[in-house]
Amino acid sequence: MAIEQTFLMVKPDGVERQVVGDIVDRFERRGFVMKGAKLMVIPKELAEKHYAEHAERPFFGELVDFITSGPVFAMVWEGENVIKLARTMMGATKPEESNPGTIRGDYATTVSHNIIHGSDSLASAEREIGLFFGEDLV
Ligand code: IDP
Repeated sequence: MAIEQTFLMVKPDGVERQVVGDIVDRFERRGFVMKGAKLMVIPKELAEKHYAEHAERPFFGELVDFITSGPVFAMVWEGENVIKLARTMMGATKPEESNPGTIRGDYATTVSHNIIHGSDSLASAEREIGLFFGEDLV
């Protein structure tokens, strides 16, 4: 299995609830390495690009409004199989399917405010890292 990089982001609800430290701690304990991180308010244009695959969905406007509503903590993490393992650690999108012990399973009860984003494929990871960090990684 190759060493990969993935894009993770604590959403505005997670920053507001002050769970950034816990989330960083989980990925460090698992053995992944942080390669980039920044606290930022996402400009609307970047949010629309990031979520472009959902542009036709009825919740797109709500999604963009929410993700731009306050600071997010954007990160790049590196390690073996990190894209898939990070998704497992995050838990499922729907709250009724996210198991206790996962980030969403421990903190979220609604699909719209679900604490964390993580790339779902190698192509998404490359695209999202490029959008948020460009070459700006250690
Ligand atoms: P993911 O974040 O687990 O990859 P996606 O299906 O890519 O899930 O959806 C992106 C985000 O859109 C979700 O994390 C969630 O916050 C939001 N979302 C998904 N479905 C709904 C919905 O039905 N209503 C409101 N927001 C939704």
